[in-house]
Amino acid sequence: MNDEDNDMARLEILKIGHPSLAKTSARIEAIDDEIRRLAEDMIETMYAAPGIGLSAPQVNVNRRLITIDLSVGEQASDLIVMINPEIVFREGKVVREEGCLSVPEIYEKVTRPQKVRVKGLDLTGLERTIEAQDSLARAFCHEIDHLDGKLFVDTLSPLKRKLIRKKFKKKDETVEL
Ligand code: GNR
Ligand code: NI
Repeated sequence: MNDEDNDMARLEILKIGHPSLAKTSARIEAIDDEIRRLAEDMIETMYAAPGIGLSAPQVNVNRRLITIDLSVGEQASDLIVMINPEIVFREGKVVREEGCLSVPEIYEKVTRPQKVRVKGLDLTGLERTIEAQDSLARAFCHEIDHLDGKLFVDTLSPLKRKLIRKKFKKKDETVEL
């Protein structure tokens, strides 16, 4: 194995306002080395952030791939990598504060289903169905929304959304000085 096979890389996480975060991501038709590499890099990036989930568009790849680990690397069995995830069933409503690595330091209440059933492929191409509740259901909904170009701030009132977007525009200008 050479270095390229071994070394994972931390990728830059895009922030609100970047056009890639607003695009609909394309389905993955073949699980090749590029996709496996992307998944590895997303896992490292998610753990380093640290975050409980990450979607490919957040690292500027508009493909339908998500990673989730509610334990943030503490429990190897908690890691979920899903390709082309789809919510095929949802039930109930729960309101909780939600954050996003692409909208740093903003936490707002978002309504999500209490339970979801998600279908997709794992990294070996096997079809998987996962029943998720509460925090895990929320994480799936949050990540799948990213694949559809949606951020959690898009569920807020137009005024709140406007204020948040304005705040990040200002931040960008400060960085450029
Ligand atoms: O790390 C994250 N925490 C979080 C908390 C509540 C609801 C959703 C999330 S997902 C977020 C990581 C992220 O931005 N994934 O896209
Ligand atoms: Ni997010």
